[in-house]
Amino acid sequence: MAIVRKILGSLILFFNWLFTPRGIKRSSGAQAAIDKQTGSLTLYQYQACPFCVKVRRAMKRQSLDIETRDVKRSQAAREELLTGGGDLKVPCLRVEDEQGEVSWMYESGDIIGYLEGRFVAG
Ligand SMILES: N[C@@H](CCC(=O)N[C@@H](CS)C(=O)NCC(=O)O)C(=O)O
Repeated sequence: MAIVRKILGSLILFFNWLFTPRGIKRSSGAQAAIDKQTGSLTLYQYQACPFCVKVRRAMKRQSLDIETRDVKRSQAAREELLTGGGDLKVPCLRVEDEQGEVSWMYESGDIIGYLEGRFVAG
């Protein structure tokens, strides 16, 4: 079973690499304003998780520079996710607002909806 997961994971990463979306281009001022906002977001994830790939592709399409923390490679990241979010499930987006309030968002569809609602110009 581990070998099947490994092969599937490699295929996901290969096709993700092959069909990497282009990021949108913004003026440097607009991108800097977005970068400032995305500085308070962190995506807990791991490389070959298909739901994480889906979120990372949405980030790439929108040129969102969001820090990622790999819960498979980092024990500290795993503990942060479990303590903060309450569930060792990925992807999970940690959102810190201007008042320093932190919330944890699970579900790839909800995360993508949140990012598109917040950052895609209407
Ligand atoms: N419906 C979720 C599925 C997420 C999911 O199943 N993630 C897997 C990794 S690919 C996971 O974290 N599994 C651990 C668990 O469910 O406890 C989404 O779209 O984000």
